[in-house]
Amino acid sequence: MQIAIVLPTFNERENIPHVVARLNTALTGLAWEAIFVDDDSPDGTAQAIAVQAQQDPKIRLVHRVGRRGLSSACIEGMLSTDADFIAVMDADLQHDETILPQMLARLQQDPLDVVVGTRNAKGGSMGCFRPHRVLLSQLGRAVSHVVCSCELSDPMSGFFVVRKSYFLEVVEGLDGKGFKLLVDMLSAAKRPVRCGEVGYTFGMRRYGNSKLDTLVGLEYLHTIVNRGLSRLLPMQHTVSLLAALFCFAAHLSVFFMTTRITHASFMKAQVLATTCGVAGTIVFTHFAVLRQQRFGRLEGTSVLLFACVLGAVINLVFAHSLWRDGVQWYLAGPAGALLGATANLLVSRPLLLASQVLSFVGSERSSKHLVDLPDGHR
Ligand SMILES: Nc1nc2c(ncn2[C@@H]2O[C@H](COP(=O)(O)OP(=O)(O)O)[C@@H](O)[C@H]2O)c(=O)[nH]1
Ligand SMILES: [Mg+2]
Repeated sequence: MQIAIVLPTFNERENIPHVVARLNTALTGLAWEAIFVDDDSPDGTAQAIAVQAQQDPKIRLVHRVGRRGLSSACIEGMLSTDADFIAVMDADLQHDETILPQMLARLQQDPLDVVVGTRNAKGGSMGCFRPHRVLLSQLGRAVSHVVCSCELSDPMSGFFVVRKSYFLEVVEGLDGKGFKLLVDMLSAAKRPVRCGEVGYTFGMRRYGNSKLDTLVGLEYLHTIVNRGLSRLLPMQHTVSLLAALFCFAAHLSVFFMTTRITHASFMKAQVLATTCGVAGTIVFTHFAVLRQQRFGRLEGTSVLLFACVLGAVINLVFAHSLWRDGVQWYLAGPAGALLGATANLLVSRPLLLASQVLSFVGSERSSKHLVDLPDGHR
C-alpha cells in the first residue's frame, strides 16, 4: 500500500460515485486505498459508500454512529490504515485529485513531513470561491501564523498528504475539533515541520451543501487559543493556578459574608470559609484537571485530598496565630487562605507528576506482561 486517501463525509451521497471514479483515474498505477469516514449521514451516504466498497476492495468505509466532526473523522480514518503516506481530501469534488501523484512523489523524494494542496501559491487558485469565504480563509490563515512555526501559503487547506510517521508523532497532542486538521497537526509539532506545497484550483460544489458554520469557526478559534496559551504556559499549570485562584476566591467570599452578615467569631468564619474553599477546589479539580490529564482515579483523588487537607491545616494555624497576635481579622483571614492555597499548589503539582510517572511505569509493566503471555492467553 503506497497511499491511503481519507475522505470525511457528511451528507455527500450524490458525490460518492463521482469521487470514487475520479480517484480510480487519477491513481492508476499506484497501490492505494480510499477510506471514507461517515458520521451516519441522514441522506444515506454510508450506504452509497458500501455499494462502492462491495464492487471495489480499494474502497473502505468507517461508519461512525453518534459522533460528529470533520477533524476527528479524519484522525480515525488515518489511524485505520497501514499506508506510509496518508492523504486527506474532501469528498465533495472541490479538491483536485489529479495532483495526488505529484504530492506523493514530493514526499517520497524529499525529506518532507507534509505536502499541502494549496490555493494561494503558483499553480493554485481559489476558483469560484465566494468573496466572503476567501476573506474568511485569509483571516484564518493570518491567525494560524500565531501557532504554526512553518511557512505555508495555505494552512487552511483541507487537502494534504502526510508522512504516517509524522502523523503518529503528533497524533496524541491533537485537539481534533473543527475543520482545520492541518493547522492542528502543524501547531502540535514539537520541532520545525518540513512542508512542501503543490498548487491547485479549488473546484465548485456540484451536489450537497457546505457544513461550515459559526460553530466550526468557534472551534477553530478554540484550537488556536488553546495552542497559543499552552505555548505560553503549559495547560496543567494553567488549570492548577485556576484551581488555586478558585479556592482563594471561594474562601474570601464565604469569610467576608460570614463575618459581616452573621457576625460569627473569627475562627468560626475561617473554618467555614476554609471548608467551602476546599470543597470548591475538589469539585473544580476533579472536573477540570483529573478527567483531562488521565491520572489514575485513585492516585489523583488521594493526592488532591492530601494537598487540600494540608493546605487547610496550614491556613487555619497561620490565620489563628496572626489573629492571636493582634492582626486585624480582615487581614489575618485572607493571609491564612493565601498561604494555604500556595501550599496546596506547591504540594499537589509534584505529587501528581510523581503519581503519573508511577501509574505509567505500572501500565508499562502490565502491557509487558500481556506481551509475554502465550498467544492463546492474550
Ligand atoms: N465525517 C464527517 N465529515 C464532515 C463533517 N462535516 C463536514 N464533513 C465533510 O468534510 C468535507 C468538507 O466539508 P465542507 O462542508 O465541504 O466544507 P467547506 O469545503 O469548507 O465548505 C466534506 O467531504 C464533508 O462531507 C462531519 O461532521 N463529519
Ligand atoms: Mg467543500
